[in-house]
Amino acid sequence: MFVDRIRIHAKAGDGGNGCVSFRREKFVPRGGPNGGNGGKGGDIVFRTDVHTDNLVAFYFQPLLKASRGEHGMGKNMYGKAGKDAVYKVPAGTLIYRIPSRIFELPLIEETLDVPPPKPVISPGDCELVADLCQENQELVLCRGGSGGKGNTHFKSSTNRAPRQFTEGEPGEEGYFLLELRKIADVGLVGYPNAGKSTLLGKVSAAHPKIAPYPFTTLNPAVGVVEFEGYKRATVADIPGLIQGAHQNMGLGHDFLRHIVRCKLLVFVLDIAGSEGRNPIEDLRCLRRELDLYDPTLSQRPWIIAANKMDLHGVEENLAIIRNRFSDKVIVPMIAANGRGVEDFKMALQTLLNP
Ligand SMILES: Nc1nc2c(ncn2[C@@H]2O[C@H](COP(=O)(O)OP(=O)(O)OP(=O)(O)O)[C@@H](O)[C@H]2O)c(=O)[nH]1
Ligand SMILES: [Mg+2]
Repeated sequence: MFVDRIRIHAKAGDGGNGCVSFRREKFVPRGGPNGGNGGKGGDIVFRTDVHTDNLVAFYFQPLLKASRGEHGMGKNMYGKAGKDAVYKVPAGTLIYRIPSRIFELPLIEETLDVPPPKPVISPGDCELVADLCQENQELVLCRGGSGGKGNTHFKSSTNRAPRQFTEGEPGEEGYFLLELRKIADVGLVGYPNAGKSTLLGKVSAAHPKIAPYPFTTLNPAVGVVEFEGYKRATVADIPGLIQGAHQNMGLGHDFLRHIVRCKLLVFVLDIAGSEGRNPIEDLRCLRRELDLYDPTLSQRPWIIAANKMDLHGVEENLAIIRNRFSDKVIVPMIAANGRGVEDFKMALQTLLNP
């Protein structure tokens, strides 16, 4: 299962209460106060982890809790602090705070209707708390409450047998929306069946599912491309886009957010125009979809992978594309048998300069 957007409820540990106690020993009359302070509650901590690639753990455990601090005790013993609860998230996780007025509403994904019935929770209604985009980045999402003071704390020259104490503070609590945006250097964009997954499988060690029907890829996958000199770049294969994707057609615009962070976009075209397609028209539509989704995407550097060069009638289409986009890098290839894939890697290396 792949989860890239989920709602969670987080509650940090409460602080332990302070203690009221007096020293009682034989031959020590009026020994004075000796109630210790309570311990601090545990924090809820998020840490990015390279071995975690989606948010599925939160699907099974949407309530995050940290343990409370122990209460203070006699003999001036402090309560033990609660243990922090550390949760692993993939790099590229955005965390939003859901305002209390809407947290009962469904998430966009939980409705199958297109367009979704109003109202739903979407990141636009929430306040961004953090963007965990680096490896081993840590965030204390909810702080544990501090411990209360024991009666020893209140002792003074005028108050030698205080009975005051304070209770521990409650831990912070909140509703949050977690959203994953895959971080990759390169994003493969194309119509269903263009050969994106085939290409990813050839340039990296990833094994995406490849099949001759549209929408084979249902979830974004990231592969690592290795260059000479131990340099590397990450490439994301996302589900195929179709016209209207920005309005949630096909598998929708949900996946487009995964490429928002890519430095370079690769338009993978079925240059043979098999299945009655027209690659020139395809490219125009794809670029338009991206632009409608997020105008900054059209400013991103891009190249063309002209795939399926083994099929009939490709030369003409290739010539048209070359003519129209004479300033762009265009890599003809047969992803299925690996021809042109080396040129593609070289183009990536030159453009990314890893
Ligand atoms: N003739 C030919 N077929 C290819 C080539 N590359 C991929 N294919 C075939 O095209 C079909 C689709 O390939 P995929 O890699 O699954 O396509 P995709 O773009 O990932 O498709 P979605 O995941 O559905 O968006 C498969 O049957 C591949 O074998 C190629 O260079 N030449
Ligand atoms: Mg695919």
